[in-house]
Amino acid sequence: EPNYSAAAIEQKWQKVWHEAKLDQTPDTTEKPKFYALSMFPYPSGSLHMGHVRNYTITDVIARLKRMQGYRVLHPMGWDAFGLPAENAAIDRGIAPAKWTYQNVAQMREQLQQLGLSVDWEREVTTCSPDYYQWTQWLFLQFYQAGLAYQKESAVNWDPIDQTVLANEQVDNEGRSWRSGAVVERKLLRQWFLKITDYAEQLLNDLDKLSGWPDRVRVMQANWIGKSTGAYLEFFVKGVDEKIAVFTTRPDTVYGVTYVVLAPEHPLTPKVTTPERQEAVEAFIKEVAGQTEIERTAEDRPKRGTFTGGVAINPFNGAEIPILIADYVLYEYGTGAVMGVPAHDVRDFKFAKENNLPIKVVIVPDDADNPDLELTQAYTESGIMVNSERFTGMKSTQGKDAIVQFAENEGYGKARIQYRLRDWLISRQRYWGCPIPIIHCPSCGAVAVPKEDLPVLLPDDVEFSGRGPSPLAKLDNWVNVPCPSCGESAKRETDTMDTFIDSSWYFLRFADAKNTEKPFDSAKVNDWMAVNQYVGGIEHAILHLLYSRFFTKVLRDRGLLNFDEPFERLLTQGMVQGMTYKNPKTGKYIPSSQVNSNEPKDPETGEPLEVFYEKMSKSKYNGVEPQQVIGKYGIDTARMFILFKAPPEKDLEWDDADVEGQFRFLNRVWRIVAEYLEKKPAKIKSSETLSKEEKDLRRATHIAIKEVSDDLEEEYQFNTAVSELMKLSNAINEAKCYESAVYKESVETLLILLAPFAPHLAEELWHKLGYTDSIHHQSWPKLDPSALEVDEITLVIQIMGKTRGTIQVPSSADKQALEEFARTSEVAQRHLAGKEIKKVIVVPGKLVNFVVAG
Ligand code: ANZ
Ligand code: ZN
Repeated sequence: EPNYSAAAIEQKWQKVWHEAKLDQTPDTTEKPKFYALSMFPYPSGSLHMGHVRNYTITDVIARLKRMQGYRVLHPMGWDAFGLPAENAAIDRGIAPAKWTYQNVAQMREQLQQLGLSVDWEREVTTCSPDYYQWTQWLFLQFYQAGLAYQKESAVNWDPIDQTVLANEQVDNEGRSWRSGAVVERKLLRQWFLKITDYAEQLLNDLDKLSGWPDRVRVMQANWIGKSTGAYLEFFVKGVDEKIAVFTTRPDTVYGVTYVVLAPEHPLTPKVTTPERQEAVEAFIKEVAGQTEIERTAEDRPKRGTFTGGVAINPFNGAEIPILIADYVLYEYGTGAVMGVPAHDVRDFKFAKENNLPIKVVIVPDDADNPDLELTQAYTESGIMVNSERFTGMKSTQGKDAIVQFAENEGYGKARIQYRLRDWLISRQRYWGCPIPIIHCPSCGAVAVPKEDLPVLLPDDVEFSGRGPSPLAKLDNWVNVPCPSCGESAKRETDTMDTFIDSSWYFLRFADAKNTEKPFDSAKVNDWMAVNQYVGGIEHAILHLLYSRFFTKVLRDRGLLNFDEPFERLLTQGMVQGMTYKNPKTGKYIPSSQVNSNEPKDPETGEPLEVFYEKMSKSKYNGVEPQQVIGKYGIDTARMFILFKAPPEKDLEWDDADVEGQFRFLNRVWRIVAEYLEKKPAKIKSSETLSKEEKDLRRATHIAIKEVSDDLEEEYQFNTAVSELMKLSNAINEAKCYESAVYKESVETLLILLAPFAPHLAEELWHKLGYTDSIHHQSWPKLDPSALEVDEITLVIQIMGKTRGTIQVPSSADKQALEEFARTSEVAQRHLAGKEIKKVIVVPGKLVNFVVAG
């Protein structure tokens, strides 16, 4: 038999499978369904190891489920709109569509080399008009439901290139990636989706997602950020305005010593006195350049300035200063805060820095003599003091009492506040899905009629990276008659955030070829929810939240009958490579330039730091999938990836372990080759099995049990692979080639291996003489009786020292065990002429003789 040659058999079987349409989604609805999905890739042009890991995990699950009798949907597609294509156009003059489709072709080929059991006939590409016409159609569903609206909102503005920048195009110092100009914030009219309408459902339904990692659910809950509190209104002295604040601590209202507005707050100019005007304006300008992250960073000093205005606390008439400060965000709550330095950490710092008074109104329950000179904020609950009629009340009850009181007096009300904001979907970009709206001077924003969809992206576009969006410059595209009144009107030139494209692609897979509508509801209801979704933790919040939001809206529109799209979620760990770094210069050194026994900087000779880190081009620590596949084959790469770490943990790339899995697959190859050599013409199956047969049969069924268990709830591929290795060892040791048991063991090994190393398993299966695919076989069934042990190994000890072992019936009781031990040859030899003082029997394990002298 020739040796294992991965390259030859992998290509061969991929072709055969493709021609036999082995991976096609079955039409039947008789079997139970299983939908296995990897987060679809962005077509960057080349596949990296993280992709290989992601798709391998999903593929093993898909293959396993097919063998377990499910009809499986396992599709693949492309998240193909987005900035990089437009950058390629600006930098290299390639049309975004051309660049994208080239990359798709290249990556599809690379993916197909992985031998994934993907139904390519359902491939979707989000930048293709047959997909994005339905993205537009769905947008209009939102629009008709009142869930899509326009509002002024701040964007990153490059004053040199006169263009809007995406967040990714602004560096850490707030400069434009192209022009280097300091980026400004500019208000533009933009489109939003009203995700806040669904905040409560999105939060509550997290409870249904027991198949999601807790950490992801917590991240989503924090992102939605529900706070229970109140709006309270402060009067402004001498001005006929009220300042509403949002607070989660109404019980501290007697401790308010100042009020802070967000600098952008519309009341800022109204409360500012003439003397403070210049300072206030200067401060507003300064803050305008800061990002929200900068503004809210914990460790940063909170900065602010007095407006000269005075607020009046409606509870006690106290007159307090009004300030503006960077840490108060305009978009959250009411954009204004009551400052309670005694009981809030940020306010305490701010008060200290700005010499504002600190007034204690809550003291600990157990303090006889509470400290009213705080050295830090007291943020716990306690007893209310200095709070007029509320003094002496528990602060937890005071919360409600204060809100109730304010409500009766007409200056406050209870309020639930979410951190979640509406989803800004407008992008002033070309390479995205056009928003299907026409702006008419008389009719306003008019939906493009369904029969006019898709609004196609024009391709006679010029890319310079300067000026307004390329679409806005195309007069003949922009100027159209109003669909409603026929007057001349203008197309919306914003395109949609690409997260919209990916918020419904998993629905399209259920009915990918539909030309009449985005999908047939019955088909989607049949296939959804995705039973197992696999992807990176970087999508823990946005993509998953938006997809959940879409699902709920479409359910409310009557298009779906379920409310959560992803039943189980697996967030796979990163693939890390060995990284070399010069700690002095901070430079990363490619491993090819390093002697791994003594890693030194090739230029300076300085010793290098060596550690594992996520593979990336900039750190020169990547391993190319092509390289590994070329050397060992994809089956070895898959086996290594699955064996090296549990799927949700980070994986450290290690060539020696890759080699180890290659050797294992070679061993399986040899087992089959040897079996075919030795196999007699007639296989013997007898009623009573020899000890050797029994042992082998037990090993086989242990493997069935363990591998099945490992793959059942948790997808512990790594331990499953270990079990396969154990079974191969057991087969290697057995010599009963003529027995039916041997045949069962070899075949079981191949079938269990099939989801992991699909090509090798298929090849060997055919070598055994089968003509049907191994991937059509049923998952082996456990025979519990095969696990029964009828003999066990008993250890014989003298004075606690092991002297030998004997085989005894597993049914032997304590007394029988002692008898077997006493009469054994080992014991006889060691006990000759000695007086036994005591015998200790540990059933199932050992017998220990304690002797005199
Ligand atoms: C007075 C107070 C006293 C507060 C106290 C806290 C403790 P979460 O839980 O995140 O909702 N706040 C309200 N709006 C804000 C804004 N736009 N920018 C910055 N801070 C804002 O936080 C709610 C608390 O954050 C509110 O309760 C308010 O400060 C502040 F002992 O009001 B609190
Ligand atoms: Zn009109």
